[in-house]
Amino acid sequence: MKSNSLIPYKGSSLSVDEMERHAKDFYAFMNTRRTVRDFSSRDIPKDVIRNLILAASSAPSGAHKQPWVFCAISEKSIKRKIREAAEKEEYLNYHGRMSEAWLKDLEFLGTDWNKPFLEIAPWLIVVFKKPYELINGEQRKNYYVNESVGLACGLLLTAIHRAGLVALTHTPSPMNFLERILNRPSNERAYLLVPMGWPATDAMVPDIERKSEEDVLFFYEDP
Ligand code: IYR
Repeated sequence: MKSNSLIPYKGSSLSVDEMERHAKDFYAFMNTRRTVRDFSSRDIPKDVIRNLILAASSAPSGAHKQPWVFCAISEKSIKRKIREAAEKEEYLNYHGRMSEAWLKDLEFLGTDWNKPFLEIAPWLIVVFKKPYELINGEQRKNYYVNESVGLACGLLLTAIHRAGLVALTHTPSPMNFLERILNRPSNERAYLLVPMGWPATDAMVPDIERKSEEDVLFFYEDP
């Protein structure tokens, strides 16, 4: 990888009409994304998983360091190990490590320490961040690592949604057990665990709404 030379940008350009339609349609499409906890165990072709992850890996990153790796797991014995380890941590979270206020804030989700989806979902995607690269045993620092990996995760969720599939951004904490179970090198830290797949036929989601435009969007324009 290099680049001290610049090449012409090759993007598609749309008419203003098309632009307006795309922006509106894409918002409408993205607004149908829901976090789903009830998965079908129905399989998904490996090639689909590859392309979803390659789309995620197209994210921008600090100094183009691309400080991420994605582990895609369908092996049942590994999923079981991950479930056991996650439930051990979550049990402690729900029984003392999380504050009363936090537990109250989660009530509407109906979550608890049980994580059956970690074995039911056909694929678990574990995203790791790399605070530094290990090059011939030397540490080379990466930049804006959390921002970069967060962006890649956003693209991953978008790609999953575009493929008609569903995902859960699961946050077992602490989640260093993933580094051990997946035998990752010493410069990788687990960042996000994303069970994904088809929704169960009877999948339910919380009855909640998104914030309004007035709450999230502020324009600063010349008159
Ligand atoms: N990590 C716990 C608790 C939890 C935290 C948040 I923030 C959520 O949005 C949902 C759950 C768990 O996964 O159960």
